[in-house]
Amino acid sequence: MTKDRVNDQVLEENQVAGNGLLDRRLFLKKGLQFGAITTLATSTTLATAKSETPKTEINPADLPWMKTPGEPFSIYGMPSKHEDDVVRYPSPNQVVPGNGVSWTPLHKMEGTITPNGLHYERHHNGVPQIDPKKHRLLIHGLVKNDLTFSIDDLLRYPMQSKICFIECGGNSNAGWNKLPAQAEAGYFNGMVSCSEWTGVPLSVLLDEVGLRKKAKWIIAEGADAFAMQMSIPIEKALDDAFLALYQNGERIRPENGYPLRLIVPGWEGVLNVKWLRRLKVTNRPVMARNETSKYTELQASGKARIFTFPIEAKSLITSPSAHMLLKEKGLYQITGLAWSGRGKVSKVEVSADAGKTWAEAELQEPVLDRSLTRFRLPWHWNGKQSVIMSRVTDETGYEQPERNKLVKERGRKGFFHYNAITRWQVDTDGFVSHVYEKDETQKDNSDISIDSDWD
Ligand SMILES: Nc1nc2c(c(=O)[nH]1)N[C@H]1C(S)=C(S)[C@@H](COP(=O)(O)O)O[C@H]1N2
Ligand SMILES: [Mo]
Repeated sequence: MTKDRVNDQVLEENQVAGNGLLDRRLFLKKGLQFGAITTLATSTTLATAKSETPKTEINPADLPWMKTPGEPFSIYGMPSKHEDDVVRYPSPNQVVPGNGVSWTPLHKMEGTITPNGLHYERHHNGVPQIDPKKHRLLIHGLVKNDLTFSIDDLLRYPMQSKICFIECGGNSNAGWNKLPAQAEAGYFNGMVSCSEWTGVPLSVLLDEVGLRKKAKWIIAEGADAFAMQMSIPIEKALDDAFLALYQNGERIRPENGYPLRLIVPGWEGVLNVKWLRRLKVTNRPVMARNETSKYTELQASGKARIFTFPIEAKSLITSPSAHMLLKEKGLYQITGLAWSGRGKVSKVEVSADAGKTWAEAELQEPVLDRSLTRFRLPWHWNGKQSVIMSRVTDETGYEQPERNKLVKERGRKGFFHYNAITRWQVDTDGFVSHVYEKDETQKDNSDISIDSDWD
């Protein structure tokens, strides 16, 4: 067991907010020896954690890898077999096969880049197995010349790379439930991932086809059997949208749109059309299912809000988080992710006393535009029941709302675009669960099952 190295004096000198939140620079301070932060049993139940066998002394002579040659080279590397629980979580009840999601295990990850095999998935009709030689992109409509591009054609254009997140507008939608969803942090907020995407700026191709004066919208369509169509305002298309061919240095994975996908930085996931086959330039939106019946907000007035494009700022503590277990009181590192579809994260605050007091977390550099941003803050848990939470402010000054405020603004029929503050409660036995801010005025809300519908 690790010794608690934070004595009363260190605590007193470094406390920056209530209930043990410590200076974000604490780990950098010289003279203090933090051999280890207190152990956190991740994603475990109380029962299994308690029955764990105590660690015994390791004798190097017993370690086979120190005595015999290792495995040969491999043509494509895979994670260690000891990490086989770091996996996507596919939705169990797919309405029809191929229409569902798989969540990114945010609670089991560090840093900000999502490895390709763990990028969340949202497909409406399965993953098409596209032969890149037979794939074409057509740009037509209100243009001077229709043009068709093969993948080889596109690979010859000058490319650009951008690190950015993609988040489904349905991410975290269990947050609208009457009762707090008791799933691991990633398995209800993990419809967000962050990659370095590389490809051709859309503006370059639009320049080549020549836009006509009436061009106002671009309708993007995928080659999957869902034939999804999405409308994107021409200003965004010309601003920073691009056609990605690469994901974190390698060609895009089939699940994420191979061989070509649209990237619309900071805007909701559904606009990032995968397996892109057609861009039709028009003077009005197509008004397809995914922009009229889905990804819209039914307001209290009975009218629906449509075209909610940019993702509002959101943050989430990924550790400690739901279903984790703090084995003993002592020093922990609170860590999590923050992002905004409107630009950079400017500040993340953390509270360990249910929102009474807040302290600013350390942001991991570089803080990038419309990318996941990692935050960290040391916390000394005194063993008492505590509620920890994070709150992001983005560079536009927008501050992540408390759940009650969000629900008040949007009404009780909200389904998409849930970005409220998440509260994790650490109980005296160290078990972490999801709780809501109390509000006696909210008595009723029909429940949405966490797995029911994600569009
Ligand atoms: N062609 C096509 N594009 C699509 C979809 C789809 O089903 N078909 N799903 C959309 C939705 S709703 C989201 S949230 C993102 C998910 O991207 P990912 O699977 O790479 O995470 O892709 C979007 N693009
Ligand atoms: Mo989505």
